[in-house]
Amino acid sequence: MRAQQFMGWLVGLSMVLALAACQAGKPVPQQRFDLRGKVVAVDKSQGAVTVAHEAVQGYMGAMTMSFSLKDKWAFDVLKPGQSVSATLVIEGDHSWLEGIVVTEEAKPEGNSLAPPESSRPLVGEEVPDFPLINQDGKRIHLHQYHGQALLLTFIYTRCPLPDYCPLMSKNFGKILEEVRAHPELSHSTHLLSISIDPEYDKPAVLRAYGLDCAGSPHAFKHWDFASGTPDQVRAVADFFGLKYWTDGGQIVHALVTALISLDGRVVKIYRGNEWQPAQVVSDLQNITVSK
Ligand SMILES: [Cu+2]
Repeated sequence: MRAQQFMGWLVGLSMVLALAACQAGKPVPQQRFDLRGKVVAVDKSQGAVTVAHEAVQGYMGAMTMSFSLKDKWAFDVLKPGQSVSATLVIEGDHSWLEGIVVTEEAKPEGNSLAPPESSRPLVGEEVPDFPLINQDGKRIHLHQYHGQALLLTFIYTRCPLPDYCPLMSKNFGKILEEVRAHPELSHSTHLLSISIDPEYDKPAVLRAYGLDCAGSPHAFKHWDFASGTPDQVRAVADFFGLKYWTDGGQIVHALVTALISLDGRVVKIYRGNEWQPAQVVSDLQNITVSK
């Protein structure tokens, strides 16, 4: 009986995750979960707090990740090392913490696990010819996109929070629609989503994920989903200043999206998840039309 309930719960969870993957869809009902963990970093300017949390019953395993926080007063109170409890709210594309309570103050030696902020890469810097493997199992390399504007981002298909990787893929889907609607863009733009989970995100997994995000195999002409060996992926991520690591079977990561010029140089880096597809489309128009 317990096993059956557990299986039912697993199926339910995987449906929730599948729905969260890419589809815009209808308004999704709010889900609320109890969350407990330790504060790793507090970023008042981004309205975010990074928490190393225990497993969230009914939603995801233990991991360290950054959450939006609704209670603005809390930014003056929260410090790394504190133990906290809160409610994790999931609603459509958004997730946030509410009702955060400090349950234990930081120990004096409280060490920081936060990813150090990166200043890489520099605008104007030439992007190396990194090799990767795409959703068809074909070798690709970044210089093959010379002559096109290249927009790349980092994702992993199992990312559980709707405003992280799923939002990046949804934004790329919107950008692709715009690109296809404008012939001058569609000839000179390519999208690339690189998985930071190469052990799991093999070509077949990326292909299925890509079909879900992009809607049809035709989309792969303009949008590749790639991975590679762990070292290959790490090299690309290092160049773009993206830090990530595995913690409790999950991947802790930031978000970095990069626009690369027709001659293969960094034009702009969009950090975090606040950027809008329309802004990127306008940046794409600027660099492709002016050439
Ligand atoms: Cu993610």
